[in-house]
Amino acid sequence: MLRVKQTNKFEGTVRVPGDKSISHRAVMFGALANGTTEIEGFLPGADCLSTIACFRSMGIEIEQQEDRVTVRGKGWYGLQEPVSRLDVGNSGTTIRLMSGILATQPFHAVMEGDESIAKRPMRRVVAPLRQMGAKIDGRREGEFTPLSIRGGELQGIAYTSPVASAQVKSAILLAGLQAKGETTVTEPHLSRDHTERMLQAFGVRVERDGCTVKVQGGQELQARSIQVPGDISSAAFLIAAVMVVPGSSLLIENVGINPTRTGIIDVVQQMGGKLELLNERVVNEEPVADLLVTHSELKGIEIAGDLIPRLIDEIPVIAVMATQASGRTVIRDAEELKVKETDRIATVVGQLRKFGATVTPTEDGMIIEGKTALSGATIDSMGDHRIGMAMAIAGLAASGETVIENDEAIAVSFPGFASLLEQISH
Ligand code: SPQ
Repeated sequence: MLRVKQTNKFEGTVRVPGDKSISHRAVMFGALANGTTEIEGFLPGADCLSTIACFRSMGIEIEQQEDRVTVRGKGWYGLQEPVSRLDVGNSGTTIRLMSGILATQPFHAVMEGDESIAKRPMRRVVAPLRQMGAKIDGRREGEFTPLSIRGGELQGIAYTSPVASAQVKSAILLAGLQAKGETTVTEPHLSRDHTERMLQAFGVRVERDGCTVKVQGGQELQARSIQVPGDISSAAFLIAAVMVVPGSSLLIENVGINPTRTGIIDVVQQMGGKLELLNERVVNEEPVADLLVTHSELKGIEIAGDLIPRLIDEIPVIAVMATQASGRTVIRDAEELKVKETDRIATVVGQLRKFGATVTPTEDGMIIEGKTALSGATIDSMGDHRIGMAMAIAGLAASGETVIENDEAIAVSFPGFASLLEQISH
C-alpha cells in the first residue's frame, strides 16, 4: 500500500528510470543480432524483465544487473524452440512484438501473460501476421491469449492499420524483415517510432514516408551498444507533481524527447505550464534533453487527433492535472485507452471521482471540469501501473491522506517511484 499526503513543494534535480519502449526493443534486437549488445540505462521494471525472461527461455544468454544488460545475440535464427510457455507477465509490448518475431521462426511457441493481458486484443497483430503466412491460434479465433504461434516462411504485405499502434506496426515490420519481398505498414496517425530508429541503429534499412514505413525482407541485425534515455512517460508523473503542488520546481535530466512521445510537453505548455528543454542532444538516434519544470497555474484545453498517439500513456496523469486547471479539459479520439492494462477511460473516471473530481466519460475520451478541490481517497490501482501513479499524483493535490492499494503494479514501469517522490519532497 502506498500512502500519499500533501507536501509543501517538490524541488531538486532528478533522473527517471530508462524508457520502457526502448528497453524492450534493445533486448529483443540484441537477441536477434549477430554479436554482443551492451545496454546502459535499461529499465529494470517488471515488463522489460519479462522480455528478458522470454529470450532466455529461447536460449539467449542475457546478463542483467540493475540498468546494465549484456545480450549475447546469435543472429535472427539463433533462437531455440522454448520447452514451456513464454510468460509475458503484464506486458503488451512483449507479446505483440514477439508475435512478429516468432512468426518468422521455424518452431512452435506459446505465449501468455497475466489477467490483464488475457483481456487485451491480439487480433490486431494476429490478422496481419496470418496474412503474411504465419500459423497463429488463440482463444476466440486469435483475439485473446494464450497465443500459439508456428512460424515459417512469410510473404511481405502492404498493410493499412486501422489503429495508430506502435506495437502493431513493429510486429509487422519485424516479421517483414524475414519475409519474401517488401513489407509496408501505413497507420492513420504516426505512432511512436522507436522500432524504426533502433532497427536503423542495428544496421537495417528502413524507409519512411509520412505515416508509411517500408522494409525489405532478408535483412540481418548487427549488435551495437545502446544507451537508453529516461522515460518521458515516467517523467510525466513528476511534471504533473510540479504542476499540482504550488512552489515546486524540478530539473529532470536525461529524458527521451522523441517527437512521437512529446505530446505531454505540448499539452503542459498549452495549459500554461512552464516547461523548458535544456541541453538537447541525440543519443543512439533518439533525441534527449533535460526538462526544467516550474509550477504554474494551468488552464483547461482540448486534446484530440494526431496528438493522441503522442501522449496516449500520459492521459491518466493529464486528467489529474486537468482537475487542477481552471476551466474544462476535453479529451477526444482516445478510444485506444479502453484496451490498455485496464479500460483507462473507465478507471480514470471511476478513481478520480473518489477524490471528488468532476469527470465525465465519453465514447472516446473524457471531460474534466476544473479547478476542483480534491479530498484524499482510498484507490485501487486495478493492477495498472499508470493508474496507480496518476492517482498518487492526485493524492498530492488532495486534502488528507490518499491510500493506493495494489501499488506493486507501479514497478511495471517505474521501480522506485515512491522513494523518488519522497526524496524530492520538501
Ligand atoms: O506494453 P504495454 O502494456 O502495452 O504498455 C503501455 C503502457 O502504458 O506502458 C500501454 F498500455 O504502453 C504501450 C503504448 O501504449 C507501449 C508501446 C510500445 O512500446 O510500442 C506502444 C503503445 O501501445 P500501442 O498499442 O499504441 O502500440
